[in-house]
Amino acid sequence: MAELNEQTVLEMHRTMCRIRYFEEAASAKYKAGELPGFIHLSIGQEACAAGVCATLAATDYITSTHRGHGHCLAKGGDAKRMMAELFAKQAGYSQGRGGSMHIADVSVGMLGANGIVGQSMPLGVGAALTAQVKGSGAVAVAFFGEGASGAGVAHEAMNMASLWRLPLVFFCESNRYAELSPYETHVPVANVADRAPAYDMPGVTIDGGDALAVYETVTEAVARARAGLGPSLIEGKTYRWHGHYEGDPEVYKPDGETEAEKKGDPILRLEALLKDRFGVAEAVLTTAHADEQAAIANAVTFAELAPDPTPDGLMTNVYVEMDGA
Ligand SMILES: Cc1ncc(C[n+]2csc(CCOP(=O)(O)OP(=O)(O)O)c2C)c(N)n1
Repeated sequence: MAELNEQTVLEMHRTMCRIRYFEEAASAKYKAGELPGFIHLSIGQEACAAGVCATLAATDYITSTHRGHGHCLAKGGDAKRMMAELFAKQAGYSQGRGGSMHIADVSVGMLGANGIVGQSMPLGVGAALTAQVKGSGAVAVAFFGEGASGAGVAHEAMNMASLWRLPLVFFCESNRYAELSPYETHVPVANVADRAPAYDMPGVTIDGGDALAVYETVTEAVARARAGLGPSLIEGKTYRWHGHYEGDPEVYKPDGETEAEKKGDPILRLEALLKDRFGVAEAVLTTAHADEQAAIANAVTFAELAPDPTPDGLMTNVYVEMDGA
């Protein structure tokens, strides 16, 4: 795990820029009709993915959601392979068969995006149990949303993780809406993390737009998990700037809400901190933006030029074969 020094914060900033540029590019390509599947973007939530993953070692695990591009990039995933997957190309993470919600990179501990709401949590339990049984010292972080927190499986996962003192951090990206439903219409407690005492684990609600707060809070939870003291529940209050999916008309959001939230852009907040607290020059930040933007432009070109899957691979990696096939 990296120490909190200027370098760590600069890396978090780069990660947030990478996520932002990746998803802006994905949004543009989706609108241009070049991506065949649905995408769910995390623009506005970048401080959560970047702050959490900056606390983890390469050998640690994360489990992700349907809104997982940022998690994958922050854990060290390859922007080219992920973009190629969105374009349904053979060079993609799932050879173009899975799309946005089936992206995994086990080589960096990213155990998978997941279209089944809530399932990142028991998968995180499985990863943490594996680490505990093997004595590997690894920790897992399960990302989930406040919508997922109402799923039965969320409670089973937190119960089991606490009972077995698993090395796991449950990180809720509480982004105000689950699909089209505002928080208060489906969560009866003020904060998802208020439920932690029921599982005998620490629960903390933080500003999920503050990358440093995320980093510092998760650092403590990861240390606790690694020391064998069991899981924690952390809720980062954040906001998604885009719709639930690209194309969502967002009629459920009050007028002006997104514009108001954009004034608290988590990337700009981190930049202010880098300048004020660490004396980082504007030019350093400009270079980071330019590098990350160029890397994503390369990823888009790579994906566009990559070959489509060929018909002879149609039956590869499928579970059922037709008679005579
Ligand atoms: C088991 C299951 N139930 C319902 C859905 C439909 N669905 C997709 S996203 C979503 C809301 C998820 O909200 P949240 O967990 O807060 O994540 P967010 O979309 O806000 O990131 C729902 C209900 C699903 N994919 N899986």
